[in-house]
Amino acid sequence: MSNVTVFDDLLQEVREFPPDPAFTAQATAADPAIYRRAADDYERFWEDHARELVWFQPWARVLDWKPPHAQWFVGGKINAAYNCLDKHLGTPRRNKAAFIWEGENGEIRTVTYLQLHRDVCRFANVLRSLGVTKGDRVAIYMPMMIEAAVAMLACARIGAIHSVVFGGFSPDSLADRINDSACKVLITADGGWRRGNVLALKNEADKALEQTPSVRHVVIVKRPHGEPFPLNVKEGRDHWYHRLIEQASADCPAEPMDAEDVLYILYTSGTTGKPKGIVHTTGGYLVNTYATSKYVFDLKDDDIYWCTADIGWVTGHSYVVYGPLQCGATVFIYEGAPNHPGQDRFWEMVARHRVSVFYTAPTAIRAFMKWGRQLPAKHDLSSLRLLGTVGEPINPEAWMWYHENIGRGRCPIVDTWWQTETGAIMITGLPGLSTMKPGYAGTPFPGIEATVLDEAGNEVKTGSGLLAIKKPWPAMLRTIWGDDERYVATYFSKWDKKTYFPGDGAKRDEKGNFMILGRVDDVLNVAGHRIGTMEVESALVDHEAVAEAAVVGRNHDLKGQAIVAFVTVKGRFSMSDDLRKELSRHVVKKIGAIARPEEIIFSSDLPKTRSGKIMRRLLRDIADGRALGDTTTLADPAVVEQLRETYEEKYGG
Ligand code: 7RM
Repeated sequence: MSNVTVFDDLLQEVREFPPDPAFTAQATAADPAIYRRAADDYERFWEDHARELVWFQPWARVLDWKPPHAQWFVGGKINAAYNCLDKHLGTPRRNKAAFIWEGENGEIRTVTYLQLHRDVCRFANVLRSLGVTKGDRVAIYMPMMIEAAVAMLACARIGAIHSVVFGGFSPDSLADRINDSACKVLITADGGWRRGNVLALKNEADKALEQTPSVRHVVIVKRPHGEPFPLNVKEGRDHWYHRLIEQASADCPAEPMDAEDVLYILYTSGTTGKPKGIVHTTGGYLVNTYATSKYVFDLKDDDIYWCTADIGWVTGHSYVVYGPLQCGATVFIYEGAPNHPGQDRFWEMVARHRVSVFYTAPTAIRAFMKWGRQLPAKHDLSSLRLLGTVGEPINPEAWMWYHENIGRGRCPIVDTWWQTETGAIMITGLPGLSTMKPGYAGTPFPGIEATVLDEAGNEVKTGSGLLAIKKPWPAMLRTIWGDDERYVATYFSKWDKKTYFPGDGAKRDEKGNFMILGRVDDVLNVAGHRIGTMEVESALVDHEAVAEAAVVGRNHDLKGQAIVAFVTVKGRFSMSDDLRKELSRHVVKKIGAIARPEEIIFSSDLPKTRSGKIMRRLLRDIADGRALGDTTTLADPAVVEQLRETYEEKYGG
């Protein structure tokens, strides 16, 4: 656990922030009894929230727990698109904005709940006409645009399983994900704008489509208002979204899905080279994302809610689409980069759209800090009433900056811990009830039983250990697509079959607040993106010059962690700067730009134990320039010394 950041020394001086009575007075969760009620009977707590959703058939049992598997709302029939859309049509929300979209070039588009419902119904019929039926997998590879949500909801409406792949992933990564779950259709876009450049997604997708035999049809969305991007349209396989949707009927009854039918698959990095297809089902996921959106973001009908996450990550699934739409919120989405055309783009948009609830990642906050407080200061941020963070630990300094310069000291901050696997927020403050403590994510959400354990499974009351979840929750992953053994081995084998192991270290204070210390496995968190060290290593050894590679994270001021790769090259290749650049490009080609190594360090050998395991701990020490830890188990201690010398010569240590 040497790769974790602990803020103890800083926290000594940090203040605590009790809830603001004015906020509590209007908060949806205003009575602390919610915690006790949920703890007394967690099944009943979730069941009470399930009743707020529309079911086609009620459940027979709330929970069926056969560790390590759990099923929720067994026997119930429900549809996700129905609960996000149809549910609101008989209410004043019918003509309320569901999404407000702003393109990087300044275009603005709005769809009401009624309009979104029509588009989703029509596109659902389009998917049907392309041969998609219940249980089929559909890949979505799109920029941030309203049609990405339309595509997800259209799948959900007919019971197809969506698999969204982040638009920043390379064609190879897209192909791997499409093939792992044999997607029948791919939905993409001609392109999107990012930092003044076009991200030509269809052209990227074409490269993936050369290696994806299961894909029969490709639907291409034309980005609104802009010039169309040049691309190839393959006769018979590729279709324009706007042409198909023109002819489609808007009558499409929502398919009654079993509560445990799969809603989506989302791939995430783990400790092997192969990303895991996390499987989420329908009923429990909807209940859990609904309840957390309602209480954590305190969503009200006049809120303008902005979660900056891309639709390609779980945060985009749960807190751009399924959670807030079930609450009938107005969701703002932005296409492009935070620093285009200026570094105050976000604040300009907060002011323009009068955003009231804002949810982003610490890595973004640290970038804003670097760009300077004078930028948000230029804008009217008085519409903001609640702030959130997610994705990585937030250092107290960034927390304080966010509180003062964005929240202007008036807005509670919810630091929400959760994962692709958990589907919904697990540890967080509630804005009307919790005392905020910078650096701490707060306490488990009502109904969640989280704790800190040591390796042997003993409870750590106060102090550091491993985060553990002791009871099932409705949005939990059900399995890994096609690999249930890996599900059991990864998440339910650390202690006993009932206890979920998230892979994070944690520390608890006397009041039961959790500080999340970061990953304890070989997963990196670079700018809030989860990247497996093994994935990057596999991409490196895929290059003909590489004999062996070891990848570690180095602490990074802005990104939290940065990727450092130690590489040994085959004899006939020279350890040149050119090769370094080529390897970097190779990783980007194999995985995507988010995995680009910050440093590549050549070495004639890697430090290994006598049993041949690479000692990453030592490599981390070298990468961070720390004094070397214990080297007594090394097969050849000289390797480390030599490595460090090479490194210090090159980078000054
Ligand atoms: C939502 C998301 C999950 C990993 C998780 C942690 C880290 C997420 C926080 C956090 C400290 C937080 N899903 N993480 N939220 N660490 N404080 N509030 O990010 O699957 O992509 O990543 O992210 O290490 O295991 S994810």
